[in-house]
Amino acid sequence: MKYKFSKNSNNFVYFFIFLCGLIIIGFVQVPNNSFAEPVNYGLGFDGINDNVQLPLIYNVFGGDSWRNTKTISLWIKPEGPGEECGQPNPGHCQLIIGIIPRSWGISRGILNGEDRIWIWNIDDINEKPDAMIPLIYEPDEWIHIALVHDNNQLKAYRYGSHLPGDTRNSYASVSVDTAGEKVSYLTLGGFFKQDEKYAFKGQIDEVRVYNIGLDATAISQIYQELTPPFSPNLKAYYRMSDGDGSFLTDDSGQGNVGIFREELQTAVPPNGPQWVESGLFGSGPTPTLPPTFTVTATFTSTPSPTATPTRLPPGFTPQPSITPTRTLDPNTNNFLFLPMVRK
Ligand SMILES: [Ca+2]
Ligand SMILES: [Ca+2]
Repeated sequence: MKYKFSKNSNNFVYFFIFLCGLIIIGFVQVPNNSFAEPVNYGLGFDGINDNVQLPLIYNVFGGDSWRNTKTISLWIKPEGPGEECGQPNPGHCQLIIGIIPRSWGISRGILNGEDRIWIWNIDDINEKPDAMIPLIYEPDEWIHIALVHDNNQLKAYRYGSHLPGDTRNSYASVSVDTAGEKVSYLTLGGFFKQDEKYAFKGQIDEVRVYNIGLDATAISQIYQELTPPFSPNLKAYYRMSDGDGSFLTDDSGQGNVGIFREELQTAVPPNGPQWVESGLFGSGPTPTLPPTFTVTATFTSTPSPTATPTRLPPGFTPQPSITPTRTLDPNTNNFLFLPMVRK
């Protein structure tokens, strides 16, 4: 009888634990919002003092090969129109990514009256970019940009596409590193010195750094996140996967962690770069973007004179009677958003 009581008691305890487990699992699994998948984060930069200091580029590449051969690929969403650059030189525009001291980079701002994203490289000690490639962009729109430096050529890609005019001859990026001392840091979101501030205002996501010059096919893989196993040539990969904190994890597994800063000081949260919902790859309230156009296209038929560039809202299906009349001009920001499925 005693045994039986004890057994019942044990059964009750097991049942109680089981019940608690069910309740806990229930709590964990209750969706906290309507998102169909985890939030895809990006990083927001305030255009005032935010930046992320990544490791020494020597360490990222495991040597000095970055001077001759590299690919930088990223999505950016510049906020508002660009500002006049500090000097007639893209090294003095809002820095999106590059190294400091400056040598090459991707920046944005107004030079010679043109508000552009600039892909540039300096291959001598004059500090004058011998190669600079302007790319048209639309403020407040996501755009994919890639810089490829290889075989003494600098190439710029937009949305994974390369135009023949977007190539410049350019030799090894200048470096102030010496054999004994490495001082060139890969930096995201802004250039800061005592008397110079070129802070990028906008969002950045999905940054990939390779130690080879990717070909056009590889560059075009931009509509979803990379999944393991990664190429050994992927030296740093920032999916902005953290979602909180003031460090930027290197998702390539190579350990090239970034540190949030305001100007040259370590940022103290909640200051510094902000984790934001990226909007890329189908995250957020609309799990998968429907096919939509950003329309600044040349029309082959006569459009309404009042037609203005517009993005169709999520869920809107382009009218069949309109779609066939579009001709996409690669020099403008018209862009077919393919369904972006997050892996
Ligand atoms: Ca992301
Ligand atoms: Ca700030």
